[in-house]
Amino acid sequence: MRKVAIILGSDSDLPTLRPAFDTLRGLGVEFEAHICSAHRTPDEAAAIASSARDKGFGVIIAAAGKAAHLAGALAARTTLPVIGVPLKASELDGLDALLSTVQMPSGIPVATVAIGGAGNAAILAAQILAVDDSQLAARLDQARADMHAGVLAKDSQLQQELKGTESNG
Ligand code: RP5
Repeated sequence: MRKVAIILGSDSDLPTLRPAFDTLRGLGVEFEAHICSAHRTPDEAAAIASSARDKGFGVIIAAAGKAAHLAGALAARTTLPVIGVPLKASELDGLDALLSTVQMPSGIPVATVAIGGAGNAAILAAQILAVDDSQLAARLDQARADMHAGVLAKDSQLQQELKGTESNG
């Protein structure tokens, strides 16, 4: 199976990205994570993107805050799918990063998830890899089934609680 590359613009982004690590581990998807900035280490960022396909990666997740050019800069150097995760890192609460990540010029797409949406980025990356991996697709199906069961269980807990409130009232 191809791997996922997770590129963070700064070590200050790590806490927000940890859910992506957990999600990929839970789905049995191999990944590498690196700190690399489009602005502070532009040559290294370009090299990561240019060599990603040959190194066995199938998807890149790029997370950055403020003037978040990382996902776009990586996407400019590869035709692998790039998922952008805009991060809340300034007084603008992530809206700056969202617009910087999502508003790509035509021809160079970045699939942008919600501000801070690291978990969804990981799921989307796994879904891309699962296009030709039936075992991973089955694990994604199981995760959906678990989520479904979880919501039903919470609803039934709520109904119990409300019944209890009624009978006490
Ligand atoms: C972005 O600027 C990084 O992705 C981070 O979200 C933000 C602030 O970086 P630091 O100044 O904390 O390194 O490039």
